[in-house]
Amino acid sequence: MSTSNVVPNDLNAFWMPFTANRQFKKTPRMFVAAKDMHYTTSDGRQVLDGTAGLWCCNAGHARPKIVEAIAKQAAELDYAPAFQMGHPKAFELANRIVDIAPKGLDHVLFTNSGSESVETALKLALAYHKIRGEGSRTRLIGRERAYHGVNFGGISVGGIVTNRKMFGTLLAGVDHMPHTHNLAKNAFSKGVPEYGTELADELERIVTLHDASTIAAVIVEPVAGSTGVLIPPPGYLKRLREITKKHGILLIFDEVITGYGRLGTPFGADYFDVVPDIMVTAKGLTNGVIPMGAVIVSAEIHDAFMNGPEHVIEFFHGYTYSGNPIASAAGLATLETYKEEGLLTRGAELAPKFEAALHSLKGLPHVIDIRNIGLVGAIELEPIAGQPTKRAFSAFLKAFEQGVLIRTTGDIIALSPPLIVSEIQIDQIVSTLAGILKTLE
Ligand code: PXG
Repeated sequence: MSTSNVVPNDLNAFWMPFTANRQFKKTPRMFVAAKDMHYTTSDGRQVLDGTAGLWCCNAGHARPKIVEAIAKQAAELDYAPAFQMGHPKAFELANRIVDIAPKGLDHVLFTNSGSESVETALKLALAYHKIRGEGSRTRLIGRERAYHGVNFGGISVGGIVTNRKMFGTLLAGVDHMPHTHNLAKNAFSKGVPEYGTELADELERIVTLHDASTIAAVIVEPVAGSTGVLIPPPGYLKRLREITKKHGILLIFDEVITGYGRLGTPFGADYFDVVPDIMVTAKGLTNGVIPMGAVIVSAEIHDAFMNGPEHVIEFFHGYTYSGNPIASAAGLATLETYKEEGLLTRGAELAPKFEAALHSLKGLPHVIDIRNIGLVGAIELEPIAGQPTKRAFSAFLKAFEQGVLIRTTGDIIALSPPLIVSEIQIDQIVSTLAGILKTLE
């Protein structure tokens, strides 16, 4: 079809991701520009970014260093083959990531998204055991209410029924631990909730059921983001670490959301003081500006592959765009920006203010829980009877009209502002929400 026939602004062709397409196309919401903490809509309004895009623009928008790095890199070296060839910036970025990663995680594989990082980690875990002569370790253990992207491995270990039910039998040999969300006991907890540490022992039960010799890895988000900010109870992740270590099972942290400063520490692993064997990251790595993910692994895993003849490929996996030069340049400039502005730990300074502001919404209509950790918050609403998701979605639409971008999942409002957010902007987000909550059906 000739492009001259395309009706300008026809929204029909683009089948949008995770979007109510028909609703959107009747009343589109378009952003046309962004700077620092604000988006500009197509009708010229400023919208305060309460979600760092989709949990990814941790340094805010259009940051000069990142913009310049991308432009310069595009002109200098636009693309270099990723297989059997290299370019300096991918190596440099890997080194800078290792610098900020927990001690012991010191090799990096690049991908283009969180979903690809998850698949890479799961494949690494299987291959690691196989290469060491423990090929019977093929099972992968995930968790209910987990989000690990949308590819087959990720939806298999993931725990979201809508993301799974259309797609057949998925990966074989997967089991799930229970999630840790407990409204009855933990509602309105500030930070880490008190109850539920014993849920980690469910892993021991699963190991007993299948036998450790069949299990390759356990994957969890340190804080489950997408399903509504589910914060683990004290010691829960430490217990998972103990159990996995005891049974020779790899522990994978999916830090796609918790990585790069979101909890007020460089990674969730730092916040909870637990070092996994593999860390899955993406989003904040490039400030969301260019798609890129990084899987950070221990020397033990890396070294296990470095056997055999030297001319032979050690791990049969990778992407055309692994370590892409422009993404690498964006990643380097992003990490420099984080460092210069102290953003990987700024969340810790702001967390008390953020916590107090969020919990001031307690008692407003429909609010059944408020939770927070670092610069992540959630407000859970009572669903409208028989119409789940509707109440939170209408809060989202109203907030957008009133100049604040929030994110909703089910009937949960999630907040994750860029790490450059000011205290006044936190108040603006929360007071806008307070007004909306009072008027919601
Ligand atoms: N793991 C985790 C923990 C994630 O949160 C992915 C993997 C997949 O990343 P990609 O880059 O393939 O999308 C994610 C993504 C939301 C929301 O609002 C969350 C994500 C993506 C889009 C929206 O909760 N998380």
